[in-house]
Amino acid sequence: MIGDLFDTIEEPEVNIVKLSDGTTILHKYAYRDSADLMQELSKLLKISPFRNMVTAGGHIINVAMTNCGNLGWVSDRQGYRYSPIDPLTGTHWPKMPLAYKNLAILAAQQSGFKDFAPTVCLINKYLPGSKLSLHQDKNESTFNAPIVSVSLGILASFLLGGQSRSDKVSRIALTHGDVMVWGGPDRLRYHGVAPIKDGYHPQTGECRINLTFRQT
Ligand code: MD3
Ligand code: FE
Repeated sequence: MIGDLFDTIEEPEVNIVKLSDGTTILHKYAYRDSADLMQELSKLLKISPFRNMVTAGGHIINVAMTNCGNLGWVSDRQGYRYSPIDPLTGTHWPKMPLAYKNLAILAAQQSGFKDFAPTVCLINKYLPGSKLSLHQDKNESTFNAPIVSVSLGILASFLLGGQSRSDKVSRIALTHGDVMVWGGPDRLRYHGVAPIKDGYHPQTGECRINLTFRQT
């Protein structure tokens, strides 16, 4: 029946592209699970809501953040670090949902990293105009483990530089359900997010959510 074709909700194909030795993009890898991931998000936000942290210099970070897992990434006038306690609530961060952990482990495996055991999931919320300046992630105790990043919601232009700040930066469009994995030689590459443009996604509304899984 031709009608059946129109009853089917199209799911985009997963497409795995190795960009370099240590960098893999898994287009639409989280698309199928995204409603689940968003439902888990709404549950954990009741425990540890999004908040805007401050930097050591006293600037308010324009990306709203929270965490789940054994440790969370926090920043305040003392600088940034990983902490088992949410400073907003004085208690532990919510447990990392199994759906989050499993997705991150599978994405790492697909990218050639066998024993990834994520302990931290930093959750970033970008509104239109939010950006993340070019930086390195070098606060983790092990640089052997990869980093897995899951994009949900509206489009982002991800900036991927090299090992030094002055290296050429390329732009990668990240949309709902895209996953990126960095490790090995690429673990210390500079990266950031260009200012987010207006948009709307039925699952997130007018924002972009990013889940970043780390082992530390
Ligand atoms: C590339 N967040 O919170 S992780 C961050 O879109 C951060 O919100 C990104 O960068 C975001 O620090 C997603 C992207 C990432 C992390 C580590 C990397 C990219 C990387 C290490 C090397 C190269
Ligand atoms: Fe980063």
